[in-house]
Amino acid sequence: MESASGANGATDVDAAIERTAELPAGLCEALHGARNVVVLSGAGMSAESGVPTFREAQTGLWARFDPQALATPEAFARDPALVWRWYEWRRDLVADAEPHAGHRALAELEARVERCTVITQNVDGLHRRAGSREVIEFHGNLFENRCFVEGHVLETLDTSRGEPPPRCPDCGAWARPGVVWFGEAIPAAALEAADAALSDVDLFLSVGTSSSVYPAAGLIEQAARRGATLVEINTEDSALAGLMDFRFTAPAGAALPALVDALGNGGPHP
Ligand code: BV8
Repeated sequence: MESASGANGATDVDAAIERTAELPAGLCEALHGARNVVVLSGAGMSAESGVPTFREAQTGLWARFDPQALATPEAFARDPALVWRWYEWRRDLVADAEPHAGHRALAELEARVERCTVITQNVDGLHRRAGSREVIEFHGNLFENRCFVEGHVLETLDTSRGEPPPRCPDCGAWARPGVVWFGEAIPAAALEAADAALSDVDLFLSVGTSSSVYPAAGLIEQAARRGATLVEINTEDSALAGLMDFRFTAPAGAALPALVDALGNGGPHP
């Protein structure tokens, strides 16, 4: 079945997804010629692992809270116990999650191309658990804690005062989750690593993100400016779908294995 070309000129490949041999020739060429692949993943990447996307996560007692309002330094300063409890609830959600076939396909891709860097907006650690090693956690990690005043990573927490949040054992300030809140700068190391990965990117996969949060979404625009082939994998059009050369309207857990299968069983490129 020929794949139809999308309204914005991108080629829709979901029709061919069951038969990877029938992926559009242009996409197969880009895959086989890729020397430096960069992947940007969003919350949709973890959806099939049972981790609700950031906006869906608000169920039960958290349904009445706006996640974008909770994920801010102001919210934490105003009610640290509430925000800490929200993150404890999300940690429990993620602790039971397992990486899915899409995460594993990206780890496999890393073994088959010269360079493959995953830049993730997710804070759940699932890419590393699936075996990806070149992972940039652009928005931090849910399971890391930092001192709210000094900012350094805390390996241990002082829980002697009972009421959450626990305290920094060094200075007694509140401990906070090691994630990047709205209004906070992306850590310089993550920005530099992302810029280095994008410096000579030739294939860019945007997976499971609405492309609505910056500066992460700006990485897609940067890859486009660098002349990379852009592929979007999403169950719906993202805000930057118009930049894509190819779009899989499909879940990440199906599309990513199909893409990696299309590389054939050859080993890493010579
Ligand atoms: C910054 C960690 C400046 C926390 C997150 C006013 C004041 C300050 C800043 C701003 C402002 N207005 C705008 C901004 C910029 C702001 C921003 O972009 N706001 C948006 C809302 C407009 N950005 C920031 O604040 C950033 N910092 O600008 O700092 C600065 C500079 C210098 C010095 C000081 C300050 C920081 C942004 C980081 C925020 N932290 N996460 C936590 O997790 O608690 S962002 C968080 O929301 C997630 O990490 C994710 O990135 C984002 C969106 O979450 P979701 O909607 O769940 O996921 P996503 O958007 O990825 O959508 C899901 C997609 O998956 C959908 O498209 C869906 O169709 C698809 N899907 C679903 N299932 C599947 C699927 N796809 C494939 N397969 C499936 N199965």
